[in-house]
Amino acid sequence: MQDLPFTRFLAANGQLASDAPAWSAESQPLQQLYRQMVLTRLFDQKIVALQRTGRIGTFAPALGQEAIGVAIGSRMQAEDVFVPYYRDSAAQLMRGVSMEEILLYWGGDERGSDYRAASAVQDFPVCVPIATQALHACGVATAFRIRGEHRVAVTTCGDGATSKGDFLEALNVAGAWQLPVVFVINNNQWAISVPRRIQCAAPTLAQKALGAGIPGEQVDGNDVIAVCERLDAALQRARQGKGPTLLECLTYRLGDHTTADDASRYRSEEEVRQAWREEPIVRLRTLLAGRGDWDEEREQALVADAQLRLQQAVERFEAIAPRAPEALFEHVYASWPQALAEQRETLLERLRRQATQGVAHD
Ligand SMILES: Cc1ncc(C[n+]2csc(CCOP(=O)(O)OP(=O)(O)O)c2C)c(N)n1
Ligand SMILES: [Mg+2]
Repeated sequence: MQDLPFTRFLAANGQLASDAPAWSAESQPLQQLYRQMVLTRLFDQKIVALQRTGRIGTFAPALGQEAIGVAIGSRMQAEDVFVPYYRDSAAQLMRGVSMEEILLYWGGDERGSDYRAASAVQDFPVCVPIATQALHACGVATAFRIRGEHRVAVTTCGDGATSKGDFLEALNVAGAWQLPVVFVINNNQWAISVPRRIQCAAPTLAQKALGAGIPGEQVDGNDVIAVCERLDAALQRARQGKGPTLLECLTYRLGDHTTADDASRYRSEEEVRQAWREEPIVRLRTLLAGRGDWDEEREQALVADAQLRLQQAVERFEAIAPRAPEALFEHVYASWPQALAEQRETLLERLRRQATQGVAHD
């Protein structure tokens, strides 16, 4: 079997390889990536706390996978289109999606997918149906090709998603039409309770690209420098009309699948403890601290600043009045099918009855 490339520059102990890219010798870009990873982790923690106190719906944290999202957010150009899955707050924040929008989305409010920032307005909303976003990204990339635009569609998914027909169909069309699309797999080793080793018999997920005539490679997804570097190469290829790339980023889902899950029921403490030794934030901090580019004082200032921003975002989110119940029918169809129109009428009728009888919504 063909050996696929695997890239890692920054080891778990914070050692940087001698062939690391030149930009990683500078303090500023690495500090920027570090700040974003910490912000993402604190934002995740905040949302989990909001869910636990009943102020938000089910949420899927990116705990342990921050380097992948931050690399995507830092490497895409503003004019590119991001087609995310549901563990992508890191990249979304960097694209200009606001914290309130992310909170609204997870609070079940569609206004959270109507991105206000000019830099995010063309990006797609979070995709929960597994792997369907890979095909949407190919549609976007096809439009770029037809219009002769030098833009790239970047789409993400999990390891489990690569078993879906949609994913394989997307790879196929991307290869056949040489589309400007980059597929990024967050291989976090689990699809809810199903471990990677029983999801698929292929030794790597990256090799699924080969059957579609696409280059596929593995990257240490906990090494933000490696993910940035390989993304740069993939984005450049796509922008130059040289076609798609598949990056399999190896990482680990350190948290529960979502706030509705309890991962301790299906995986061992020892496995999770081991995975914590590889996580992306500590390894970058170790590198920065070793160079004298980070210290406890800066860490505390970063955390305090992030907490303040998060608190203010939560306050703005909680000040937004909820939408009317019938708003859930909006933006689904241009004109409603009969069955949906009837359901909406039933809901409106019930709301009218409740209003006249003074009964609370059920
Ligand atoms: C089409 C479809 N089938 C099933 C589900 C239920 N589901 C939600 S997340 C998930 C597992 C996905 O695992 P993976 O692709 O590895 O992504 P991860 O959540 O680990 O990041 C499943 C099966 C869904 N959302 N959509
Ligand atoms: Mg997974």
